Amino acid sequence: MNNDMTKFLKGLKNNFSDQKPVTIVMGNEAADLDSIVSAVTYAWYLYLSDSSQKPFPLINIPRADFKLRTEAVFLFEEAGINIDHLLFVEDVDLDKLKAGGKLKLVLVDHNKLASGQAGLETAITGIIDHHADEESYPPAAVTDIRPVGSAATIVAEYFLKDQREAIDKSLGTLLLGTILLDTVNLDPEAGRVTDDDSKAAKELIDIAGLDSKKLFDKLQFEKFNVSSLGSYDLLRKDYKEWQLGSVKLGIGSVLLPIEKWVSKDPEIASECGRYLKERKLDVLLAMNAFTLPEFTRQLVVYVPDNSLRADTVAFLEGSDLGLEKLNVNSSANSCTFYNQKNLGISRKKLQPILKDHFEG
Ligand SMILES: [Mn+2]
Repeated sequence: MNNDMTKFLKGLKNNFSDQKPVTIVMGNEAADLDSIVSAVTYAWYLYLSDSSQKPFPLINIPRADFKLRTEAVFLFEEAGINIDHLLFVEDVDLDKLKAGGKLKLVLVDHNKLASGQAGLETAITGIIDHHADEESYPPAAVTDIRPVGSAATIVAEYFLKDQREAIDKSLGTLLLGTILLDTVNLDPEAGRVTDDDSKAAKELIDIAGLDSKKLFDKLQFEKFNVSSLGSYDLLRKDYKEWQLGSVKLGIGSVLLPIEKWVSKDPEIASECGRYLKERKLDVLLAMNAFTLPEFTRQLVVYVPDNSLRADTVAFLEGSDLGLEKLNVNSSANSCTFYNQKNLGISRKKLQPILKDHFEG
């Protein structure tokens, strides 16, 4: 029996063909660590159980976005897996597979397809998930949906039950790392962990000889370690946009102090400009939030249009945000930098405030 997951993953691109029936194992469109790891490991489990199903994991985001998941970049490196071998959305034409009657779709870490993929629903044959069951799949689909802390826990249970010998350092690292991150290191205080998560994690630690404290601390650090990302990627890592009347607003959440950002990238304003143009925005905000060691919020306002900038800045300065202008050594006069003293106003809360202003 071929027990080498790395070998299986290395062959994915060469072995994939949209001319032959395949089973695609796919996580949700947010493609967090749980979705990515569950897809990769469950496809490997299916392959070990019955390779004739031709299982292929599919990472449900463009390849270029993978580097934004810094914790996933770290964990795959730690597991010794080169992500160049993995299949991303642009590598597989799911609609074509389905139209040709060649698609079996297994969902992991979600049980209802995103609206853009809803046309694939009748191709769903299986589901492994830990979210509330939305019952948006064919009745014949084989489902295992349970409210555990991580979908990776359910995948781990399958391996522990009947593919134990496949649990090596690489597979163990992927599964354990994901379970630890999703359950905040199995901490009951965080309210995410269940007995099943703890049990699976403990067995993985024993079998693969892993140091869970070390792994969790590194993952937690890497999740917030955005030092590898440039301004453009910092802005799009955690980004939302809205059309508010005639104003198109985009807000990026950035996990870095403005001072650090500006010293890292003195061209911050031109990068904001590129970002704004590409997304046809009128107003671009960056809400910086970080713990260093005190939780701190800051705000960057980028509006190229002079009168709209004057209006936006005046409105924000007069609002409850508690803005305090920050003197930052940047030549950009279309960028305004602030400390935000009111820590209670997150993006979720700021959006409706701006909606009232721009639509009112
Ligand atoms: Mn999940």
